[in-house]
Amino acid sequence: MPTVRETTYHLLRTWGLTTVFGNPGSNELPFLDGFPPDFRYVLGLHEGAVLAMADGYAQARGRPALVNLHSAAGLGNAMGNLANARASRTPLVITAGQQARSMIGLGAVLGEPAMTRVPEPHVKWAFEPSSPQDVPRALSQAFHLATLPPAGPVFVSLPWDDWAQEADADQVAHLASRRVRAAGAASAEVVAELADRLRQAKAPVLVIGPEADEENAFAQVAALAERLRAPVWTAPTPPRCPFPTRHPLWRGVLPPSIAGVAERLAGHDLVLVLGAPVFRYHAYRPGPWLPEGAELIAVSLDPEAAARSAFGDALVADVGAVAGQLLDALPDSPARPAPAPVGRPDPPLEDTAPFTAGAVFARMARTLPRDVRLINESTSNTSQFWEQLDLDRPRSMFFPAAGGLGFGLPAAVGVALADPGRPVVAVLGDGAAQYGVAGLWTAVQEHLPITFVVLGNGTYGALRGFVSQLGVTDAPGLDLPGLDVARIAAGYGMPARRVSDGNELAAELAMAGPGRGPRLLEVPIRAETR
Ligand code: TPP
Repeated sequence: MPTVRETTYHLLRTWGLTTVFGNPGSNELPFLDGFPPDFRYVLGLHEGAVLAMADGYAQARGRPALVNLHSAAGLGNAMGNLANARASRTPLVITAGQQARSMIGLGAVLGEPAMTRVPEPHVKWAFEPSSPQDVPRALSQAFHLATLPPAGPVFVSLPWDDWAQEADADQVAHLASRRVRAAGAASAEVVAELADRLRQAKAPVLVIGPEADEENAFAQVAALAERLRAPVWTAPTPPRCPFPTRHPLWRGVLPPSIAGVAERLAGHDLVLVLGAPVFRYHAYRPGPWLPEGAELIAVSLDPEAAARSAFGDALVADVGAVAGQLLDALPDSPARPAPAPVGRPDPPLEDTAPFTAGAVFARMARTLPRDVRLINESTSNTSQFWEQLDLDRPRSMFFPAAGGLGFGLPAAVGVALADPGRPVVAVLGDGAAQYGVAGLWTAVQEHLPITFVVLGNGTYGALRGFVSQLGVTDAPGLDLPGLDVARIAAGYGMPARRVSDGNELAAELAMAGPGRGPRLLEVPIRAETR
């Protein structure tokens, strides 16, 4: 009879979960003992970094990833980045080792009777199997639930003395061959109604969200915008790039406020939202939800987001499938001309530091290879990032979806692990870089092709922007003097240097490519608030 441990490794193999992102403790050692040679263990030195590495890996691949953390303490350390993973709907199977079953209730060290409550509310499901024989089935449920739309993290607590127990062989044979799928297309009547509303609209506009950043949707959505001759906005606070940023129909990213969205959408009578909640605001600027006379229809696979919205109609369905169905239902373009493209002037390419962030991004746009994957966690400069960078392929830009810092640096490690054949550039604030700094060690050990570009403005720049917005006059804790990020990176074994010359910066950026190990560039920039 196979053991629970043997059975689990067999199932993980069939689900393609052969990379384990972890940080071990005693509760996890019986699972890791005799780790199979076809599995890979990616060690992170802090659980926040472990979670974000798995998140970047899963988002870049579009498939679930497996995380193994140490009891309640390790799980707790991962919570900030778990909030990001929940918001970006990343399919993660998160596990933590629990004490031996008979010790859990006794208050033993590393036993947590309320283990499943630790990750709430940032998981779709949290479970501790009631017997060792239920471990394989619970992991199967976790895998399928994490993957089913809307995808997201799930959690399973695993007592360490379960691994050596006998498994139920019959149950395992079934679990290994199960397929669980969601069919996301809309019915014919719904598509006909949607097509009719689009046909009748005088001035429709599209707002595209992260669900469109999938291989099956990216090109379909652009084709639909072209077919409709409709301008396109990216939905507020984008964690991914769902639409090419140099497409002539692209207007930019909607501002993250109620009034700001209505102002930008003025003049349109129908707003079709594809793949975003309506909407993910940040700054509080009240106003009308929509411009006068406009209607809104949102297509998203998230029923909770559909129900939560304060206005507009919603359709719960797969964005790529619906875009394809609409293209079939609307074979001809309307009579109106395509909107004129919006000009985007380049900022001056300064020769010496401190640079403007816009100038750094403009150099990146000119210099980086086309197939680069970008991670952005430079919070005060996101609008310049979107203005300057030319992003035109799916799964190639990642930002912390819940706004939690500490995602960017380790997520870059996961993104690079997903495909070391593509260069990765992580743009990080000098503040943001500190929250996930342990990820530098894994990048060095795994010899990953990542260029970390740390923008040094010596301050929490985004918070300086909020100071004026919120009417705050005198708050402490906003300055960051005395940080030497290049020396910190050197301590983790990573080549690192400060770059103060514009041509040198261009030369360094041009070196981003596969086959080389990670590097860190510390780039002094001016503090700007918008
Ligand atoms: N802690 C976490 C985990 N997440 C957060 N978002 C914050 C605190 C609050 N916060 C938002 S932006 C910001 C902080 C502290 C400043 C980040 O500074 P830096 O990375 O240097 O970038 P800058 O804003 O200067 O561009």
